[in-house]
Amino acid sequence: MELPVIGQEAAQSSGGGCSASSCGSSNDQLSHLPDAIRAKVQDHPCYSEDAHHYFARMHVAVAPACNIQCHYCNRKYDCSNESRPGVVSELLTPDQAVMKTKAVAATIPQMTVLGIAGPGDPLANPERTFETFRRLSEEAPDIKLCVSTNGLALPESVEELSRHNIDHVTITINCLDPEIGAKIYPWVFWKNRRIFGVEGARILIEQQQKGLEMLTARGILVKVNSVMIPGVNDQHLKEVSKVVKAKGAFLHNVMPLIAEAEHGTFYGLMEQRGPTAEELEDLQDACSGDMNMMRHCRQCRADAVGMLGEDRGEEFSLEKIAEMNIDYDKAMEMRAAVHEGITAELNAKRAEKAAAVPAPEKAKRGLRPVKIAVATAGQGVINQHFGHAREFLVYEASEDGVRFLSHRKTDLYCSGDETCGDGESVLARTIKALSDCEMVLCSKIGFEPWGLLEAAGIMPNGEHAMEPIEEACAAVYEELAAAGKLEPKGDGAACAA
Ligand code: CLF
Ligand code: SF4
Repeated sequence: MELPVIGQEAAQSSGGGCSASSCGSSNDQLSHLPDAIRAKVQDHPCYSEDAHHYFARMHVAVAPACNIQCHYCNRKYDCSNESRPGVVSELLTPDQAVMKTKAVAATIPQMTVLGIAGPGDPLANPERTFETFRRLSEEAPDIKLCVSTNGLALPESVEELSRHNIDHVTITINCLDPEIGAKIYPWVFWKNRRIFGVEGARILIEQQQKGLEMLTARGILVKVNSVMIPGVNDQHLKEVSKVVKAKGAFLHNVMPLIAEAEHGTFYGLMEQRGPTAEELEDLQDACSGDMNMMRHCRQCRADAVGMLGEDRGEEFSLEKIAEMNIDYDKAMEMRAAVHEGITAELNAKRAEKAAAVPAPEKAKRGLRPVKIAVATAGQGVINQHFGHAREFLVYEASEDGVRFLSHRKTDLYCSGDETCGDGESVLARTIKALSDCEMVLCSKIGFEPWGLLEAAGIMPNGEHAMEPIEEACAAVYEELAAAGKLEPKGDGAACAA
């Protein structure tokens, strides 16, 4: 059924290329960095929050084996240290991986990073992983290489990683205390033996810490991923954040545990719950005093292709790639021009931000912060129909400014408001996912979702279509303040939830 729409006309973007529209990048995490580091992260969609609105990444699933067991993994699916559990990737040989990478690079020129993140542990499959990296560094030198590991085999791999010019390594570190580790890892496979419990966890933790120190000593950027497991390591992760920062890690990505019985994992079957969105945000805030936090992770699959949050993998099946005729030298020229255009736009925005004269300090009005959900298809602007959104970005507007908090995944409402397995409609689930937000900004929205959102205390707003996200959030915050709707917290202020 065609839905009636409310709000301004807005072009839908597939996330491809860079529009000439004004783009609002979120807080510029890069301005304080030395030039050499900035050059390494400014076009990496995971290491730079504002870059993820413009640049894409891809993974090749070349690494099937794993050398440890995590309680949130059952090995039928991708490695959950970097991936959403419950999905399976098509395994590739290094040769197929190189072909696929070139095909994606030629088709999606804003793809800047090739990562290996599973489906097992890349460093437990050194031949396949390093053969892929070696070939790509020779044949597609314009692509940054990235790897994600549980860390057990990291120290012995550091030399080889530096040889392949790999500037970005992610280590999943869930704990520093082997007693906690034993509740997450039942065993590790070490020196041809399976080692169980606390002793196995101790070995894993020592290897992770040693690998982290060796990488940072070589100037390789390290991101640490941690899976937040309520009641197991949630309190402990603040300590993890402090320690890894002290050892030179660049970024900390605390991800929520996803444990469902149907995935057949130990935690899923034991009904270990994952954190709520609010618990996750609170922990990220608690860690952020000590560390650069990543908040835009999408827990991608081991064969993900496209912008973060988007999966174009089906366009690049082996069958489809075989039909493509790729001239990679030509593709590199085109990619260089596209990257130059995006980088110029991004740099202009970063410079504009750095040069902006700070607004005179306003006397604090004692207003409460507001969470605002945003539908965007990329480029940092509000350019997506409510019904076309597969995810919403959540921002907090307050008297201190606007900051990005998290994203919320939803199903595609516009494909038909079908009932999910649990009897709940897709729209009802979306509204539940946004229940702590007071407003949703999108380019358009139909009457039915408008009414239901409003009834749930979430005000839809289509008046800021094609505006930069942060500017639009600041504007609606001021509108709410002017309307007297932001009385201080604790005074019985209505919270949409
Ligand atoms: Fe892939 Fe990971 Fe490299 Fe990114 S993903 S290997 S650092 S290129 Fe990124 Fe995906 Fe989160 Fe990973 S959003 S799951 S953090
Ligand atoms: Fe599974 Fe990854 Fe853990 Fe290995 S490291 S057990 S593949 S989640």
